[in-house]
Amino acid sequence: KVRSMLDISFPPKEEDTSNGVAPKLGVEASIEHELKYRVSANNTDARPVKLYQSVAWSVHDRLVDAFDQTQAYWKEKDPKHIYYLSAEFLMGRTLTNAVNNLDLGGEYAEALKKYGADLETVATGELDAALGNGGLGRLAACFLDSMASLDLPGWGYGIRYRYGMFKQGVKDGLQVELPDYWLDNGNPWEIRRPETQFKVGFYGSLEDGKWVPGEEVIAEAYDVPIPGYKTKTCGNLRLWDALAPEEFDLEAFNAGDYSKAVEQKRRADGITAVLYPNDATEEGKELRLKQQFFFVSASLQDTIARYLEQHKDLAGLPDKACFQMNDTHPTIAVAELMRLLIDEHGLSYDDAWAITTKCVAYTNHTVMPEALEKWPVRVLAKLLPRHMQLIEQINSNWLDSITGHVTAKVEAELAASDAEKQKKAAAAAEERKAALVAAEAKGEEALAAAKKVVSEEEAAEEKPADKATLVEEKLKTYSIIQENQWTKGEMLVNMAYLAVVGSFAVNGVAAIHSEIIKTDIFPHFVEIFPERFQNKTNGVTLRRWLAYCNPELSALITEALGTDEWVRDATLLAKLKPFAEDAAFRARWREVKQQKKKALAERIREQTGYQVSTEPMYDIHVKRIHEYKRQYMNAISLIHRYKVLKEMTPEQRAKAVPRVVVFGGKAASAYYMAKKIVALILSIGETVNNDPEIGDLLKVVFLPNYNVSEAELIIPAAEISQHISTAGTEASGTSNMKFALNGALIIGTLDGANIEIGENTGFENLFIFGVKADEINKLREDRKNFSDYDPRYTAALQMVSSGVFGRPEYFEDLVASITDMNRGNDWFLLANDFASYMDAQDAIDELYRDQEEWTRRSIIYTASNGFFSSDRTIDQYAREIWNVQPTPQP
Ligand code: KOT
Repeated sequence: KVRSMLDISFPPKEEDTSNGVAPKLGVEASIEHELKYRVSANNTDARPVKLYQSVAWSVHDRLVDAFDQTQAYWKEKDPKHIYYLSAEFLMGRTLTNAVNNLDLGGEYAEALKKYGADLETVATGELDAALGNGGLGRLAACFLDSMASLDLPGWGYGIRYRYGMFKQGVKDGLQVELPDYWLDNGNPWEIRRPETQFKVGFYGSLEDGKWVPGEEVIAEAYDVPIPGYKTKTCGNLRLWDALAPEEFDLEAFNAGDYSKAVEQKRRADGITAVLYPNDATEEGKELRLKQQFFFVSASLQDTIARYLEQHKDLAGLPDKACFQMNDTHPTIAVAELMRLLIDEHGLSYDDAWAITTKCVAYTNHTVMPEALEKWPVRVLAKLLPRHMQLIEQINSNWLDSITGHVTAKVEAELAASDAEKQKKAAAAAEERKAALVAAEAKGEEALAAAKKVVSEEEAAEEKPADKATLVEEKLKTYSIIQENQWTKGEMLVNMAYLAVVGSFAVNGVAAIHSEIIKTDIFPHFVEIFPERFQNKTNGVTLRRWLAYCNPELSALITEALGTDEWVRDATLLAKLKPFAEDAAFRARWREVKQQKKKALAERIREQTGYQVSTEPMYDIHVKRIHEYKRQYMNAISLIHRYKVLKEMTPEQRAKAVPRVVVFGGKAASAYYMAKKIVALILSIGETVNNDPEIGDLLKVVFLPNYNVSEAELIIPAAEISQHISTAGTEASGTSNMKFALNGALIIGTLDGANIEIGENTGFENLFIFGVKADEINKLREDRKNFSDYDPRYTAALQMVSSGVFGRPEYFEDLVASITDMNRGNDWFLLANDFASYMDAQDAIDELYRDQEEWTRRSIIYTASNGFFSSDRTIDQYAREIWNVQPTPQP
């Protein structure tokens, strides 16, 4: 049974025995202490959420002990640190993770018995910390867990958004966005550090080469302890909040300055107010750039200040600090580190550049052109004039440094084309000579005419290209500052280029993605520094994504392996393989899946009102809503499935394989098509789920507000999961790894990490379909004359257009986006992949009929994918990029 918060009862009041500092108390006494003194819940007004708060504060105190000890130890040992700079950390809930990583699960479970509560239920009292959009932010959170678990000295640095990712609701069949009040009940997981503040400037001008900011805010630190798994190590996530200077400069806060002070406060508040809700699209707003600079500047100042407490000379910074930039969002770090070193610490430009390029590394997470950040020079120069000046200098030095290379390239090309041209010219001259001879034979008039043609042809002959112009043109393609291809005359700073030039390492996040960035995004940089480019295939923490979200399956794995060491060393999962052949083990594996399906069915009923059976196959498609991720193609396939079921005889229906199809994911609030895709899925569900003829044969559910906590419930219940992006568009994907580890089979394209999952699991165990990444360009070209529509596809779209699911006008442009040459022309190639997608779906139905074989494969998935532990990923970063060593406390 899924326990409800209401099942928790409070025991009658006992005599108060707490009289000491909380950490000195045992777990039970400390919970009581917190209930009484911190949360102030006496037995009569005690609410379950207050029990959560008390437990959380009790754990907090234990975390602080671990945190203080680790940080003091690291300070003493002074090892090199990794600083993970990220605009997003999608942490989710903390309680279960903290208790179990601290190895206090048993003690807390015991203490909670007194309240008739269990940890799992109490944990639901916590709101998610949703300081991220999706994969990129969650990856950062998994990385923190792995860094601490591997005893690596490392901190995350980010922004303490007061509003995280919006809460998604559904109203009248559409997505609505509601504010995320995640800090409303207080946050036991953070420690405010009013003693750690830095000034961050914006705007202003350069006076005698010195930047005089026109606006200043104060960055104040909040520390979030990150406990490693069963180690003394406790890392840190430092998040910055923005304050107006007047807030603590009380003297200036006099009557005369009152309105100015209020305005300053409003502006400062604005910086950390809200996370931009766009995943893999750029938000070209000045405030976004302000956020980026704000947290980057505070983080660099903080690091340098700590470094200088122990070292005199900044030349040694690269031996003590590495800054990993999570995508281009923190790329202004390249210019800010230069500014701090030159303007604040008096280094020469060249020395500063040498240090910067040894400290900074860059991870690229997407090849979607609309996500590649390009800031107008105008915006940058206004907000950060000194940084713009430095970027210009960086760019001009960079272009100078490669002019030799580019010139040689142009010369080689010229030589090659010259030889070609000379050959052509010689042939043409021969032809002309022959023509003249022939014309001469025909007489005066013909000769005159032929001479005229020849002189025209000679005049039209290609002049040799001017080398200087060619070099100049080519250099532009390497330039960090480029002209906007759409708005002539507007100059843009290409942040990815700045990141590549300023970093000592650049990596992609899955094998195929790391190749694509080399061939398609940065080919000319690869020519210059091939050794800079690397791959680091993403991973996920097995603590949160298997051990804690699926304790039932974990118990079974531990029993089979005779140890729970696999939670630390995921390669041990491979030892599960033989159990796939054991029928009794398979039966127990199925039982666990059944239990998790039941919990999900209960959640679906709670959230949507739909009653779904636990017998059908659970088919899950959860991720941000995006055209490239092709939830739309899945929706079309479901329309077809519905149509087929409707047309079946009762005998045929009795043989059909029933499915519950669950979608989840948020559409960015301004993403027009994505919102329509959500609406379409909701409408299909409305029609299908209320069709009495269909019953349990098909249910289509859109589960609102997909977030980390929902994922922890959904993923363990999945039997098949969908990862069906157009090949070449999804850099990696990470939920595919979570599903695989929880024994869900995968239907997917040859994209991102699906490929490596296939290599590890055996491709024959996945349902792979669709075109390949290297065919995409040509297929897009061919779409100008595309007519090869699958009749099932056309019929399904026809049903949308004719109003079977309501609101045909509303869906008109969604349909047009994949059928109309002039309105999108199916950029993500749904029509090209549809038939093979349907074949894969048929194969799934067929295999599901054989539950023994299905379960066998499910076990193989879990056994095969230990590679995708973020411990492995982080170990590779630490060795191959960061050069940071494990520093455990004795
Ligand atoms: C880009 C701009 C703003 C916000 C987010 C992004 C973003 C997200 N870029 N890439 N991602 C995803 O990152 C994940 C972690 O590496 C990948 O698994 C996923 O394929 C990316 O889409």
